[in-house]
Amino acid sequence: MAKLILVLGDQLSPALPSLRDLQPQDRVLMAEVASEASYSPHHKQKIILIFSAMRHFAAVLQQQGINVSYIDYQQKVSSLTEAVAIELARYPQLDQICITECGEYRLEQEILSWQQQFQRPLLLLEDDRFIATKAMFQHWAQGRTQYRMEYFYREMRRYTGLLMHNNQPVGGQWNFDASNRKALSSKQQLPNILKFEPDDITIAVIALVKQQFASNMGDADSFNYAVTGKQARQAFLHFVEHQLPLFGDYQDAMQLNEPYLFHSICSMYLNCGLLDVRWVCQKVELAYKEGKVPLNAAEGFIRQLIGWREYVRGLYWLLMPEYKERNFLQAHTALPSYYWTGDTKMRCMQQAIGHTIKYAYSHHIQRLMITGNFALLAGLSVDEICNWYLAVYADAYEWVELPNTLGMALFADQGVLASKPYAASGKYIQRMSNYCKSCVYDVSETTSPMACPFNALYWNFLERNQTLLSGNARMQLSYQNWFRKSAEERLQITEKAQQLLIHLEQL
Ligand code: DLZ
Ligand code: SF4
Repeated sequence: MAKLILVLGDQLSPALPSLRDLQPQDRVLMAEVASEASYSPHHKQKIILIFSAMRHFAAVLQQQGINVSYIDYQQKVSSLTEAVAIELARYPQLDQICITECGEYRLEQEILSWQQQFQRPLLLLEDDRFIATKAMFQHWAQGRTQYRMEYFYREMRRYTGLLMHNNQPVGGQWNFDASNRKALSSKQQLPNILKFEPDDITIAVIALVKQQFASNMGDADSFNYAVTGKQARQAFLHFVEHQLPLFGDYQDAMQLNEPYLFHSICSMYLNCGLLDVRWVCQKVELAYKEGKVPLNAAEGFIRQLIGWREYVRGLYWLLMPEYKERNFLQAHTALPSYYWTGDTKMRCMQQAIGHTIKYAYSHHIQRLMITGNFALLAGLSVDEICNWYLAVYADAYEWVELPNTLGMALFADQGVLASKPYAASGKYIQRMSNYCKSCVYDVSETTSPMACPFNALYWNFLERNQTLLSGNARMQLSYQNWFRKSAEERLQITEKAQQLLIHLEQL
């Protein structure tokens, strides 16, 4: 049997299951195609990262003597299905189609149609680049009424043995988040992430993207991310040395004009396959064992990967396609245009969106507590917001984006992911950042003309959703605080919020 092996743009791992058992008669196909590049209006840097990393990956396979067909974007192939059809017409002796399972439900449906369409067996291999198989997650989820990440995470610690000693968590605790919520002081020296000068391949891709995707969000010329596995590993080791020691402490902090702080940005490399999750976790554990990083940093980081990342993937495949239709709070308001331009007076939003436009990146607290929180409070359309997150971040594929946005940020899944909505007023943003100091709005005000919009919107969020949320035990304190206000004050806040919602576009 001779296999046609399709390798996708987020499967750029030498240890990919479909590349393991390669025979001399097999062919690898990689294709830059219109449907994948435009099913979402991807940020320019996301496309550059994927196309450039695909081209580098294909070149390495070719150097190893593997038969590789590479279809580039200029060949104007409409979809992966068309790419497979072209390849099978060219090499009719390929009598089996092989692929590692993909990361999105919509593409899985397309792939599943190939067996019949091409009259060849389809070999769909489990993606064991993830630690938890889909079956393992289903088994864990079975019979539970709530899927809490923390319990899944403990299973994963036991399963991997990471930061474990005699089957107990190192340090006697599973989770050190209580020490991970520090705000930054202005005296704190800030590290830099490792950046890379574009090589000839990347320069060609930048030119292509500027020409073909001119109206997509983002600045193409400032692209300087890793595009090979070697570079991504270098960037990660740089993070371990320079950023990880304080990653835990400042995980939730935000600072004016500082997009990266102590974050690794490794999600964009992990999610397209340039980094391997087990390698990354082992490097972090080793740094802890060698006394180079404290436990709260190492544990907090490893939890994001073997806990959160694996958990959202498990949930995605457990609950799709129905999950995508959920909109518990009936949020339907159109997205204000500043989500695409950053042109808003709200300093925190301008910063989070501005970083997104410039770098196809913003860190998790900017995503959750600024742009996500604002969308939650203002009742922005779940569908539009999910599409926005999928488009604008270099690390975004639906398996990871949808649960994080629809579930975690927007509470549209009625609490499958989060035990309560992550709704917060301006006070939280003031505590965790220095944004409010340079904002035209006043964070200490709620109803005055220049009051911080997050404040009235926060109270209005509670009021608007009282029937749906007031029964939630974790919302009791918020509702007590709301009803502690006089009827007159509540009315003023409601009126202010209504004005804000009418003039959302002008904020
Ligand atoms: C995101 C993306 C883009 C922009 N372009 C391509 C492409 O042209 N060819 C390809 O194979 N993959 C691309 N990808 C990644 C796929 O969309 C990804 O494999 C699916 O979304 C499943 O996660
Ligand atoms: Fe954001 Fe309000 Fe602070 Fe301005 S005052 S930065 S809008 S939280």
